[in-house]
Amino acid sequence: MLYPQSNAARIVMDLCGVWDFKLREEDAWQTIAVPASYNDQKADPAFRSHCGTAIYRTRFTVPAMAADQRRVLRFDAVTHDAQVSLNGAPLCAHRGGFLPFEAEITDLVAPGETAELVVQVDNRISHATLPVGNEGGTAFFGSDNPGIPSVEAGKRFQGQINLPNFDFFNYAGITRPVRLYTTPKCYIKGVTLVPGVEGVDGVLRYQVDVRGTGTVRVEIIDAQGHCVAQAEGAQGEVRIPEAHLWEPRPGVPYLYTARIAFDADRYEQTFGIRTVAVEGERFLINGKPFYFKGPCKHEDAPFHGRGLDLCACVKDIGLYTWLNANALRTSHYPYAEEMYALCDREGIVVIDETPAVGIGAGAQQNPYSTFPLAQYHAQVLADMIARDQNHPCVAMWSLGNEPDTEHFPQAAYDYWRPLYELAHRLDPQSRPVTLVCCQNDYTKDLITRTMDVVCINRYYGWYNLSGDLKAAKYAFNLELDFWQEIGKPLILSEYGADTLPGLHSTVPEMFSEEFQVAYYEAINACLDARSFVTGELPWNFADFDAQQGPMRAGGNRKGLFTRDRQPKMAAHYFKARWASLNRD
Ligand code: GCB
Repeated sequence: MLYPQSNAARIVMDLCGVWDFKLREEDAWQTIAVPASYNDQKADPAFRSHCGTAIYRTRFTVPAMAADQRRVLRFDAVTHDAQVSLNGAPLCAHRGGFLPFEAEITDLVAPGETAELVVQVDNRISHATLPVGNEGGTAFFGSDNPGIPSVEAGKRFQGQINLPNFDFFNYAGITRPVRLYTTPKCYIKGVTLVPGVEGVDGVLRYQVDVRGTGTVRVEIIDAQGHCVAQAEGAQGEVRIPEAHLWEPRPGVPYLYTARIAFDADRYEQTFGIRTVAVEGERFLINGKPFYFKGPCKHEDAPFHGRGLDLCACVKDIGLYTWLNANALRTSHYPYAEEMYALCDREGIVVIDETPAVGIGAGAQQNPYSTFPLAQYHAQVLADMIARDQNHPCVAMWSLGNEPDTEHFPQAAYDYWRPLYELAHRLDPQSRPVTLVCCQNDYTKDLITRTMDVVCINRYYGWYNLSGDLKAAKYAFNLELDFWQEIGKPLILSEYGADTLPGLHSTVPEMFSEEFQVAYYEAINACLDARSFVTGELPWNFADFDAQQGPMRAGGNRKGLFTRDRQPKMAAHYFKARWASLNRD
């Protein structure tokens, strides 16, 4: 799905602002900011603990000058499910909170007329949603003392609660922009660009999906604004002589633009010329070994929750540059499209992840046969690839995070392997594909080892062997011996220690800033001794909000930065390490 663009042929009208809102049908309307999660916008605790549907309302006028154009309403993300109505009549519905959807309204609202737009959002998570909820189960952290009659009665007293099977706050609402955009009647519907390199030249295969009749013309514009190649036809190949490659930081993330004309319509799609491949134990970008350095993130900020905040995006990527980082995993869902555009420009390599987090975590029974998600998961994967396929920053797809792969290893294989194959089939660039595996008995796991890159989340020295870094190193090294035999590149896709800023100790103990640094020094020493390790992604970039519980004091505190983006000692440690680490 194309990102909305305003140009000589198209208009984009931003519908963001302060909308009407209520948690329940019978409530009075209140004010709410769009885009943003609704949970932290009011002091009322009902906003934070709400479970179920909530209602947004606004009015907009279709510009009279758009009379001869198609008019489309686009929602970049509504978390998690949405039902949209226009002037009281159902318009569209969408399942899943992290990808865009749109509906054409050309024949529904006349130019110059004002329409009422109502969006009902549903934040309920369950075994049938991505991310996965744990209805009827136990809280993600804490055992809830099963079997104790009074505790069991207390759980029944709680009534319906929205238990996440994941460790981030279940923020909800209209979290990304809502826009009305126009196109000519004959229009460009999709653009697929596949860059390649031949000698010193770039070669771009392209395909333009159109509606209506006309001729497609493509011009390739370099970063200085010069036309360096052109072609005619809805699909074909252009050669870009002596191409500048898109290089990850600290290289030059050079961007070209495909300027496309079709009848009266126009669309400009930026792209980079670069190749991505896995060869033996190496991850290659432009044929050169690439080592992933950069913390995993969340879309998370005070007040906004998971709502798009462009200033926070720029600030965060600026801090990646400050850290000498070159990579980011979009844990644990596809991020806002603006973030990928920023990473294209800043040379940050992205591992793009579906919202499949928590499938079967803590499962007593085979989650794959009990809660069939495969078809929906495949759809979400397809939509993510369709949305993000043209971004040069995207170097790998992640099918999901930390499913059960240990207790039902064959069922896990049968579930994830077709998704792996689907990702390769759907992506015209056939980028490498991974699945991020949970700390478990890796000898039983059958699927992780079949991925192009092995991604493992490990908390030796934190959740296990807690505080004992010698034992942590010993145990982690034993596991690394196992993976070395597999012969694939390995990324340590999460590792970290909760740290309270300002808590210091001369003897590094858990939760102190000194311990966080000592922990990373210990684990990184293991990584530095292994040539098949091809990346390190500390958990997490910044402290972030999570479901309350006995393991979470003011959220998850494993950030290298505080939630308001001030560095802990570990941020300085990684800044120095990544400035001199030379593993590419
Ligand atoms: C994990 C999860 C991540 C959690 C993290 C933690 O393995 O992938 O979502 O936040 O551990 O801090 O416990």
